Amino acid sequence: MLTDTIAAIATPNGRGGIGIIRISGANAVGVALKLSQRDKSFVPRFAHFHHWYDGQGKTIDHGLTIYFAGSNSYTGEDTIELQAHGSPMLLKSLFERSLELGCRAAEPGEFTRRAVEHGKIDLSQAEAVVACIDAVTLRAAQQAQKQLDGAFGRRISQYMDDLTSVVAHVEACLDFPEDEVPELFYGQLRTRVENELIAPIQAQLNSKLGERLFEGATVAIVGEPNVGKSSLLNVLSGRDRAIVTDIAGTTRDTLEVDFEVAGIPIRLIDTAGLRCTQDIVEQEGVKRAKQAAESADLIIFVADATRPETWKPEIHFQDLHIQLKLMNKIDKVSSSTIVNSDFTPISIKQEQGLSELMLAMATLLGDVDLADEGAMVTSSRHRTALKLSLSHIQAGLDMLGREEMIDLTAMEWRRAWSALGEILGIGDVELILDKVFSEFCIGK
Ligand SMILES: Nc1nc2c(ncn2[C@@H]2O[C@H](COP(=O)(O)OP(=O)(O)O)[C@@H](O)[C@H]2O)c(=O)[nH]1
Ligand SMILES: [Mg+2]
Repeated sequence: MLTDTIAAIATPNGRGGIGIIRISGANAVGVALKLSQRDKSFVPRFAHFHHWYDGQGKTIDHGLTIYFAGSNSYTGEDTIELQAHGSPMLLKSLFERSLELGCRAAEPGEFTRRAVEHGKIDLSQAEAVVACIDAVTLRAAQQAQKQLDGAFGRRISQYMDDLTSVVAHVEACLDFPEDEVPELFYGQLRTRVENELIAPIQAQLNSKLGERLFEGATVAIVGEPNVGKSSLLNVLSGRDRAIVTDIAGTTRDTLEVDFEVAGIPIRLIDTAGLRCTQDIVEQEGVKRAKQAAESADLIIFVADATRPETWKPEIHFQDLHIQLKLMNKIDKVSSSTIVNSDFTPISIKQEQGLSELMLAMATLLGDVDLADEGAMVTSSRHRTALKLSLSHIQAGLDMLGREEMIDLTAMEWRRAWSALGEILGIGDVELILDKVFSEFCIGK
């Protein structure tokens, strides 16, 4: 743990109304006093109005100095925030002056790292800070807030406490003379591990929604020419991006639009119509359409209700699983044509069936009702750790009840505990900390 005093410009690079310099460490107050040529210490959480001076006593800027004392700060150590004018030049001068006065330039995420090291927040909360800043939809940001509040971390701590307790129970068995541990005891322990650990962890791992909210998903629209693929892209994204004509082969390249469904950031890809063609440009388009479908998280196949020859996705995609099939242009056919198919009926022209379509997309992308959204897994790092922990819990359970293996059960469950500890930053985690904080911005 480093204890020197660090400084950074915490606001983004660029001009703005206000720019903030953050200073944290044992000497933060000393630096701020010299900057403002003040001799009386600061009142914590009070906005002091000051001029700040350079080495020659000339004013650099003026603004507010706020002091957060010791453990009552974000970092858990003495912190000063200077609210200056949002001028990149003035902020740079103030920052450089703070370096002259003994500060070190902060590494990315170093303020938050100190918060973790001083026990103000756990590592999963620190990651939530970045997730919150990087979120591109409101729902994702709100999800990050829940993690920041500690809901996810509390759940993990609960598992760890449960593991400590079952390990203690298992170790108690070691003190019993052989063959004297009652069967009932193992039965109860087994039920407990299944209900309190395996089932809830499995439920958390089953939902992909948390990661989708932050990583987003790609959705490819495919189908024969002229079925309404480009019209669908336009209507879903609410933008007139793709050219729509009744001439087959209008879309020859893939086209991407970003929008969101149920708070999940979506990259929607319109593709060229799938057909055999002599046109070299169109052939390339068809190839790209297939590639887009292969790498998409969700494929929407569009068919034209008036042309049964367009209803067969299997002609183009033998190996790919098409999750969503739409029967478009139902405004042009009688309702008897529409029933009896596994297609969802829509009319883009008359805006029919579109809300059902959005709902189906959201469900397929993982938006299922979760009893406890705060427990949602939002990063692949957490998923890996939870999976590893689960496999150790299961391995321990498989050996439970066999006397000669009782200490191996305890060992597996201790490993499960350590895997969970990595999520919170507990244990031998220096490398994990380095990796996590390298993704931060400076000043945070
Ligand atoms: N009647 C009707 N026509 C539609 C509907 N959706 C699209 N179209 C028309 O079908 C034609 C082909 O549409 P387009 O989006 O270019 O199809 P793409 O080739 O699959 O991209 C255009 O003339 C559209 O106006 C619909 O729901 N009903
Ligand atoms: Mg098109």
